[in-house]
Amino acid sequence: MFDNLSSKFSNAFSSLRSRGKISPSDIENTCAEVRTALLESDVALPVVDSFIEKIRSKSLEALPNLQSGTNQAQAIFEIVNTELVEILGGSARRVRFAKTAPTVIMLAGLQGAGKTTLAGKLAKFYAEQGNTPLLVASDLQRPNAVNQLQVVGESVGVPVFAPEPGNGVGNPVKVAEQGIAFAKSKLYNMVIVDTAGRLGVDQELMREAIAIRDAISPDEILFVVDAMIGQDAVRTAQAFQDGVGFDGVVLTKLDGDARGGAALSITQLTGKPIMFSSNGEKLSDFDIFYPDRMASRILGLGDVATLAEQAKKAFDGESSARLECRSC
Ligand SMILES: Nc1nc2c(ncn2[C@@H]2O[C@H](COP(=O)(O)OP(=O)(O)OP(=O)(O)O)[C@@H](O)[C@H]2O)c(=O)[nH]1
Ligand SMILES: [Mg+2]
Repeated sequence: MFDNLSSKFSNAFSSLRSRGKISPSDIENTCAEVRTALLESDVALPVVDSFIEKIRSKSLEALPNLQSGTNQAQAIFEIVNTELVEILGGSARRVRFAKTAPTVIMLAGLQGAGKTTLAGKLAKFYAEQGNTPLLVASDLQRPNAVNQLQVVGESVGVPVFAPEPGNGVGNPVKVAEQGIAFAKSKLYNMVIVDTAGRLGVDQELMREAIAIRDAISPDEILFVVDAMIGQDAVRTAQAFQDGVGFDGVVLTKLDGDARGGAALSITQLTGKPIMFSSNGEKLSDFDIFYPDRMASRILGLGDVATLAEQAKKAFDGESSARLECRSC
């Protein structure tokens, strides 16, 4: 999803590296290019402005202390990487387990964001780590929602607490409460509560989410949001933050052609970390969100190797190509 942004970053850095000695005006040009690329990718304006200001001032400060143009370019590249990791949240944040089991995770978000699918993904992920999750069907509104969760639970071998048929029948707050009591009595160590979404943020949706929250005091409320909705993702996040509140964000549909703005803006604007990312419909298409890997991906370094290794490779490659060239 970061294809456009990655290619813009890559262009900006190759023109910087081709400069030889880098001047303050080269830095201004690079900052202008990066700024345009971020805005085109739907990153929120205040986030872009503070990001650019940091890379501009840190790069200008670093410049005089470095002799060769290659070292200068590498230093600027590393500054950009560090700041990207920072706006993506710094380091990965894991789920905080409750001191006394079960750990309760409540999912909240708009219709179609990917909550029910995520419930299955989380259940699979934590079951594979030796936990004993229970899924709780508290979306009693959307047609077939209870059945969807049952199918998801069955496919990952995790039980589903679903005492009500849904489709408008049953009280979601009671189901959530009973689900926690059931988990305690059967010694499940984790409860994942699926809740109803709505087409847009409305009072009814918030009232229901707040009532469930107050009844079960979750250890983590995860706000689930479709990255494809661009700038709306941030607006929706802010509405949920003002309404039910949440502890972490899950970005879904990162496999789509979203431009990446949501990923780069949401943590700065809500102060809450992105904790997981979802990148496909399959229940294995899911991972912990690692800000450093995401930054490497945006900078076109792939998402597995660390930046230090990759940057060294890129710059060593370039220097040896230049040496070869000089010797021929
Ligand atoms: N491509 C892609 N599709 C996804 C992803 N996560 C979920 N989906 C799909 O998005 C659609 C909606 O997902 P659900 O999990 O039902 O969303 P929800 O938030 O529970 O929706 P409501 O129950 O209506 O509030 C389904 O078709 C999922 O298969 C993802 O990461 N990538
Ligand atoms: Mg659902």
